[in-house]
Amino acid sequence: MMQNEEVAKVLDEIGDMLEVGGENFFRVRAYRNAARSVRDQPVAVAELSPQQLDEIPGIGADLAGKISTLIKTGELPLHRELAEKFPPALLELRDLPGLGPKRLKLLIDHLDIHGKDDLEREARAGKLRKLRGFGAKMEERILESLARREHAAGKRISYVEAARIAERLVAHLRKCRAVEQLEVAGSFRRRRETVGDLDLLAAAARADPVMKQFAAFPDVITVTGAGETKASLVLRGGLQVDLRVVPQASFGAALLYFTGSKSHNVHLRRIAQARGFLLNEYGLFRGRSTIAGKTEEQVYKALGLTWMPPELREDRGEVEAAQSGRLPNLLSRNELRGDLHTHSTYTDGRASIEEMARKAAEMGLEYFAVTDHSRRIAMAHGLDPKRLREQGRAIERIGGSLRGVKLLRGIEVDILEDGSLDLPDGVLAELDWVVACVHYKLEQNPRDMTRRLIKAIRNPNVDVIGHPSGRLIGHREPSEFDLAEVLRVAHEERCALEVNSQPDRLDLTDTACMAAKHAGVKLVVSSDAHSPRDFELLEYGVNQARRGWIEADDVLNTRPLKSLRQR
Ligand code: DGT
Ligand code: CA
Ligand code: CA
Repeated sequence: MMQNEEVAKVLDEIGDMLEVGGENFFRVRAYRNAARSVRDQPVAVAELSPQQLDEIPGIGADLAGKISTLIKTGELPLHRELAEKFPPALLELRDLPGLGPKRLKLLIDHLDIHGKDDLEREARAGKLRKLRGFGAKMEERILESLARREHAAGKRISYVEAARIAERLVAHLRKCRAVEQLEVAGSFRRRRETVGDLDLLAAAARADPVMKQFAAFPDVITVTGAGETKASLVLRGGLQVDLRVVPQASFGAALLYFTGSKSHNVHLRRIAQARGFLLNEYGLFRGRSTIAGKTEEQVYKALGLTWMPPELREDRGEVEAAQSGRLPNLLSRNELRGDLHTHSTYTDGRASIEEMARKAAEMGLEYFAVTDHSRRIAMAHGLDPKRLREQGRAIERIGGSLRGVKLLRGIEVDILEDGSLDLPDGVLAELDWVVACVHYKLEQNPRDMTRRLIKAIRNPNVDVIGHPSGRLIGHREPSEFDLAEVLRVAHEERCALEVNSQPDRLDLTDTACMAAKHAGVKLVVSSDAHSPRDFELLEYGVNQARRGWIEADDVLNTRPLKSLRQR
């Protein structure tokens, strides 16, 4: 049964849309009044007959009929029609301070505005202030609240997006001569797959010029919480950036503090306390005397620990490992000798095998597997056995003429709903490298998905399961399956799991990497490149693996080509 509030909301929205659409004032007001009357009713209007509705002050016969339709069918044709003309984004703008329906109408009549992004663009271009009844103050206020709203929504951005912004921020701040040292700390430094805000840390004798330079960053919408040594900015698009300026002598302690994670810091403070120290962002102290603070190494050392890579600082056992000298020697990008998941123009790649090979050689890779899609992926012109063999001959021909990089004949074969593969075993057996992936029916129930993955893993032709969870960060949830069981079988079958480096995949996750390592399952860090530039994405897969404590030994493509195979 529809609640009064729901009915009133629809009526209000109709009023707003009519007003934005330039409808006659009385009609607009009729809907608003009706909405108010419905809200004020002590009984549920859904239980009233049309006659009873008609008797409510502020609701005439016409509106009484509309409300009954709404209650009966759950919607109103008029509301739907209007909603098509006035997209939700536009109505959302209404909630901004000072932007009532009247002003909103002015905006869409005079400027090309269909949503928040358009509004922000026009406001930044100074076009709002020129409209009657707006002015510069209002324009500023609108920009501010746009920025705050996005941030309040708790939106996290991908590591790659953050990296692009961080790079520009760092270049901008380095222009300030007072800056002696500069680091991007926080989750960004820990290489988390998404970043909530950026935390910058500068060492400088005088903070003032650094703060000025910070506030002069081109994309700033608002400066909030500006103090003498700290400030926060909100950038266009909504990302918040915090800056702290500290003296050199505190830089290490501050870097440690602002790198986090919070739980890592809590653990360190506990150790400090047990030793009679005080640890904070200014340094490590005993009473009035400073024990350490200039570098992170000093602070860790004074706590009986060795320095550790930020990727590990999640309080997942790294403190204990440092205490007993068992920190992992994390994988690095230059330890990857090859790439075992790439595409070409045979399916949905944007470059020829030759172009891909040129870039791979340039990047110092010793080998890569061409693993185009199988036939089921029709949208990408997936390969059937005939075209796959054709491609295989091309790969051999091209490979024969190459120096520096070796090519493998491979496939990204689709795992069908029942766990069988999209190409016959005999065809797969001819290949050098087989990546098996789920692309469809990702929302299968966990039991079926587990069975499906296991069946693929049991196929002796399969070398690795690609992007095992199928998630797309921010867009698609991971499929659910019994990871422990999948790992157990993968270990038994000597089948590897992929860490896909595409920024929106990063699949396996960091904790799944840890679990795989624990289960003795080898990983493959792959670019899933669809263009030559995509080979550079390997960096992100390496980040993810490092967060999962992965070392070179755990990763098949750190091996030379001849010892690649596990079986
Ligand atoms: P994010 O921004 O959500 O991606 O994650 P972080 O880790 O960058 O978190 P953020 O920006 O709130 O704070 C940056 C670092 O500052 C955090 O990793 C640890 C440190 N920090 C912040 N607040 C606290 C706190 O209340 N206690 C402690 N010990 N450390 C904190
Ligand atoms: Ca942060
Ligand atoms: Ca922060």
